[in-house]
Order: sequence, then C-alpha cells, then structure tokens
Amino acid sequence: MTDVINPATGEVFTTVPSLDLAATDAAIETAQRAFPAWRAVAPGDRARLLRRFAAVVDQHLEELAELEVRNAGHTIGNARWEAGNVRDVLDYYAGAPERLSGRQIPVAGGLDVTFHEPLGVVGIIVPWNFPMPIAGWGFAPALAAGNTVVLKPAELTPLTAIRLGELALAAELPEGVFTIVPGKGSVVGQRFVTHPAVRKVCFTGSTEVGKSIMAGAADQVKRVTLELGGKSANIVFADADLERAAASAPGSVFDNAGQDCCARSRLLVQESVYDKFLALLEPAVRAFRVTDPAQADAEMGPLISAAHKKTVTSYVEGSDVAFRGSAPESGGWWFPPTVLLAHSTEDRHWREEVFGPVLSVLPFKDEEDAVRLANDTEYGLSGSLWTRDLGRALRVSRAVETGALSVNSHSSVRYWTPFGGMKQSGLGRELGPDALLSFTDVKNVFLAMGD
Ligand code: TAP
Repeated sequence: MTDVINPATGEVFTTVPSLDLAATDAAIETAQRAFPAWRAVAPGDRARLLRRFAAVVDQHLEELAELEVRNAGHTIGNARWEAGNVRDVLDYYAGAPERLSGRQIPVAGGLDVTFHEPLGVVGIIVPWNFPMPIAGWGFAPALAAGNTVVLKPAELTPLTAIRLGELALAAELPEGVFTIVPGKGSVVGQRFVTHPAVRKVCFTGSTEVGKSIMAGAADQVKRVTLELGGKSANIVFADADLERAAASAPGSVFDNAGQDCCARSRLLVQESVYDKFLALLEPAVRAFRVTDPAQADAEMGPLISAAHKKTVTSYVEGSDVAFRGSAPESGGWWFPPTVLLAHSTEDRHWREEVFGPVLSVLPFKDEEDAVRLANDTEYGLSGSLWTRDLGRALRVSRAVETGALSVNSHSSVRYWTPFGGMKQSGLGRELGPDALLSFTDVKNVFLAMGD
C-alpha cells in the first residue's frame, strides 16, 4: 500500500494499493483479452459509450476537483478546469470513431484502400503535476481509435485516475477496456515498456525517464509518445504592451506552483525596458495569492512533496533574488513565488527545469539576441512573446524552436489544437485532430478485381 498525502498539510489521508509485477501482468493481459471485442464495437456505439463516459465525468466534476485539491494541492479553480478538460477531451474524441476513415487510392486491376487499425493495448504513464488532463489526453484518443488502455498514475497522485476508472465502468465501458494500474514507475511503468502485449507507451514526465522509456521501447519497436520537460521563454520586446505583459507573467510561471512543463520560467526582457519591466513585475508577483488551495480565490497552492521542495529550494540558495511573493509558513510544502536574476546563461536556475515557482530573468539586446537566447536550451515545449510589431511576431514565432507558442498572451493548452515538444521536450503530438492517428497503424489493402 502507498500513503496518499495532502501536500497543503503534509498529512496522510488515505492509502492505495501499489501493484506488483504479477498484478501488472494480469491487468495487461485482461486489457489484451478485451481488445478484440472493443475494436469490433461499431463506430457509432463506441462514440456513444465515450460520450456517456464524458457525461458521467461531468456529473462527478466537483467530486473529482475536490479530490485533486486534496491529493495534488491544486487550486479549486484549476482542479475544476482539469476535470472539465477530461470531459471535453472525451467528448472531442467521441467524435472520432465514425470519422476515422482511410483512403481509396487509384490502382489498376482492383481496389486499394487504407485502414487506420488500432494498435492493441496502450500503456499510459502519468506524472503527478496534472494527473487528470494528462491521463485524458492519452486515454480518450487511444480508446476512440479502438485500443484498450492500461494507465499508471503517479504514486503521489493516484486518486483521480482511480476514480476515472470507476466512472468508465459506471458509463458501461466493458471490463478491461480501461484499467488503472497504481504502483511504482520502476515496477508498473517499466512493465508497460517490457510487456510484449503493450504496443504503445504514452509517457509524460521527466526527460531522463522519457529517454530510458524510448531506449527500452526500441527492443520491441514499440510506439512511443513522449511529453517531457521544458524551460520555456517569455520574450518581452520594448514595443510591447508592458503593463499587460507584466500583469500576466506571474500566472505564466507560477500557475500550479510552477509544476508545469509549459511554465514560462525564463523571462527575456529587452534591455531598453528592463528596469521599467521589473518595476511593473514586482507588484504583480507580490500580489500573487498563495493560500489554501480549496479557497475560491487561491492562485497557487503548495509544492507536491517535501523532496520536491528541497530540490526547488536548491535552485534559490546562493542565487541573486530580485523579489519574492509570500506563502503560508506552516504545514505542507509551501514555497513563495520567486524571481531570480540570471547573470549568465550558465546559471543553473536559468538552464535546468526547476519545476517550481521560480522565474529567472535575463536582458537581451535585439531580436537576433532574443531568438539566440530563447533557443539556447535542449528543451522546446512552449513559450510566449510580446510585441506590437506584426512582422516581428511572425519572424520570432517561426524562429523559436518550440512546439507551441503564444503571441501577446500565455494561452493554455486547447484540446482541439496540437500539443507537444521539439528537441528534447518530446516526441509526437497529443490533442487536436492528428493525435488520434498516433494510436493507429495504417494498413493498405489491395482487392483484385478478377477477370
Ligand atoms: P518522473 O520520474 O519522470 O515520473 C513520471 C511518471 O513516470 C510517474 O508516473 C513515475 O512513476 C513514472 N516512472 C518513473 N520511473 C519510471 C521508469 N523507470 N519506467 C516507467 N515509468 C517510470 O518524474 P517525477 O519524479 O515525477 O518528477 C521529476 C522531474 O521531472 C520534475 O521535477 C520535473 O522537472 C519533471 N517532470 C516533468 C513533467 C512534465 S509534464 N513534463 C511532469 C512531471 C515531472 P512514480 O513516480 O509513480 O514511481
């Protein structure tokens, strides 16, 4: 059994089973047995089942959100959005089964058609930072395409995934189609990589573990989707609406206590407005409300664990602190929003993913310098840029090596647009119209016309 802890208080409030290798194999084999019948469900019926699953999630939205506040320390506002996102992603991909059509390609002597065949069992490995949305981004398209799913939540945050598994059964998805397998990454997650019946692994988490999964998957030429770390830049040009850029910068990095692979944790400010911008940023950072995440006006809760707080603290110790916000001081793993001045691109807090409420700031000279600094990282997940110059917005958008970018905003992920990383931030894309196909293989069939 694993203790489940409320990160806002540090108290254990329940326990969940931690499955061993034999139980993991049993879950995978149940999913394998469920596959032929699930892929054979008529497209319209599979769509209806997924819509019903979405409706059941909707009926339990508040319960799921409250569970996440307690288990992950997410603010209630965020947690409601996250539960709603699972519903929306299910609804979106519920539109897919009847539209998953192949092609008819002209050939001589017969008919040539392609099919998007499901892969079989898909293993989804979920991190602790966004337990609900990241689960949904994997299981909704995987199920819609006709695969069965085994899903491993993070040991720290298993509760909403376990509940979603129950809700799937309540929506009458057949037994074995969607199975939650709680346990350790080194046991359950690793088995998804090595078990031959699992045909694809969809992993979100650290770049280090992602690389080991990719290497392990090579042995069986197993398909992978990887969503890994980030160190995204927020680039503010001198001609931007500085007030708006400064007011929105804290949310772009401190949301979810900075435990967000899309966090804009490197702030690049054009040197001619550097001092002015920091003066605008300071009150916005100090005003960021860090409090009991169950309160309706909370903007940020605690960090996920004591160990993670230690890691985040190590980036601030000995660094040049520009200013900080405030956070509760007792119980739980609280950490105030913190702005650090970078003195070189070699500063550890500038280069590495902190995954906490820590923003590093550096000035730049001109457009070329901004692009060079933004791209000076092995990551490439997200980012923002602020300018009133349309030509510059287009040039810089094309030049920054990142999978998603927002101009004059910090847009969050939309379930109907693609999401994923360039360089070492990942492989493949989730969400949007194309993600579905990554849970299929193309089959080409030629039917001879005969004489
Ligand atoms: P990871 O260790 O990468 O964990 C992510 C998931 O992978 C968890 O479910 C974990 O299981 C599982 N896992 C761990 N080792 C595995 C293995 N050998 N084979 C298969 N699955 C395995 O991330 P973390 O420890 O939670 O966080 C460490 C750092 O990773 C963070 O500080 C942050 O920088 C980064 N991170 C990034 C993201 C995103 S969204 N890109 C998300 C989380 C963390 P258990 O932990 O349950 O054992």
